[in-house]
Amino acid sequence: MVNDKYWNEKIETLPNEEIKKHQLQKLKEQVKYCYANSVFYHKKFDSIGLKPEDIKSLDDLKKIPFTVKADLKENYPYGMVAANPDEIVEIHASSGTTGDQIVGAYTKNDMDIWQELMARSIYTAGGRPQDVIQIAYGYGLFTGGLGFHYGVQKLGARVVPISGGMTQRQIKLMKDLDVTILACTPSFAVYLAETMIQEGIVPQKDLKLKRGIFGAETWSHQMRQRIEKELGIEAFDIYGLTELYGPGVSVECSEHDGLHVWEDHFIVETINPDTGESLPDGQEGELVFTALDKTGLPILRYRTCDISKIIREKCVCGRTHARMLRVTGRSDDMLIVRGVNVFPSQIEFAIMQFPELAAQYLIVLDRPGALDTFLVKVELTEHTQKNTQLDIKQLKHNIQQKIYIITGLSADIEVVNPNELPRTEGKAKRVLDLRKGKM
Ligand code: DLL
Repeated sequence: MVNDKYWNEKIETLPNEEIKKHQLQKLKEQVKYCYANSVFYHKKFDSIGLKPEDIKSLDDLKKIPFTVKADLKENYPYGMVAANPDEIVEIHASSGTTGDQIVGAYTKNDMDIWQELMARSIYTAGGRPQDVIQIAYGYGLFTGGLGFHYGVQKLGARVVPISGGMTQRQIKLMKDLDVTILACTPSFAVYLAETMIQEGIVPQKDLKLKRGIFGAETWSHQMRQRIEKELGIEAFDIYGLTELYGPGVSVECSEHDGLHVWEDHFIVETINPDTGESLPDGQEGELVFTALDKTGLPILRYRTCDISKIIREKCVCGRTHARMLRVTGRSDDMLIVRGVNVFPSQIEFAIMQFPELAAQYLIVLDRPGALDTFLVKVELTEHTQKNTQLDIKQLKHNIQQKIYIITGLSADIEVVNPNELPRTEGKAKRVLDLRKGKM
């Protein structure tokens, strides 16, 4: 560690030209590695007559065809592995947001890189060796629990590896063990905060919690404000996916002005999700990543379906790596309701404007006849429920108006009692689409 601001100052503040030079050298090596060792990439390159030597500049990256989730599904479980089978030391898997299983296969070298990326990410979010870090991401095949675990160990902080669920116990341990950092999905953080309120725990007074490192699902700015207020902490966004090790691809620093993408290990691009055409920095589109030194299951130009934009100005914190703005949704979670495109994040944005409501919501779509029905279920907070003056009819009307302004659609609103909507300990489920098969 060079100083108290960075995990690795030399790398994190590398001038842009130097980063590019480093990326190009690694890209050339990685392309050669893929062509020589991956049956999948060898075939892909041959099918368009591309040779590793054709990659001479970073711009030449565009010559490489995209890799998509369907490739991983079709080649499940080991079809895209490039290393020798006995070099694979760990397997993770994700059922993804869209169903079928995909696996990540890691060599010892991959594990070392991932651990380094996670230690760097936790450090960037303010984690220090003196911290006590409670990991409430699920352990096991999901990369959240163990990814954080490896990072905390490398950082030298104290790890509380509780995994997901066990809400009451989470809170007790946070209190008993003087936990200073909570790592979990944002929706689980909201659930923990709600449970604390019900149990009369005042985090600001009863806990030592200072920070939270949240990711694995989209969450709005309003949801962040709510978590920060209710838990009395500073919240940091962390991003990653199984296809690229897991968490630790990018993370926020204390400026909270985008997530630093670790460009010494990844090249990030944005494309138009409909046409696949490259977009300039600053324009919103689908993120595409190339992992520069992954050997177990190498991946080039991976289409994530995640929608964001890239900015490249140096951050006030001094880091020079590109930043991605918070993910606003997935190109594949866009809902088409009565012909109008709607993202769950837009509904979340609307709901978070109402302090009367809890952060939980559920969008229910159906098609009983020719037309889609669009129901948004929202939940009162405990506090609001006790308010005898509350005019539910007016509240429903106001929510409906807000959703209409944002989406152009008129939704039915159902207001339910506190804790009625299902909670998950992992990634939140926000949509129940009953139209399938009725299209
Ligand atoms: O969710 C890895 C992870 C674990 C990231 C813990 C952060 C914290 P997968 O299960 O493969 O991996 O899911 C990857 O989750 O393509 C995004 O759609 C979504 N996602 C991950 N982080 C964020 C985030 C892990 N910070 C998929 N904001 C990705 C929004 C996120 N979406």
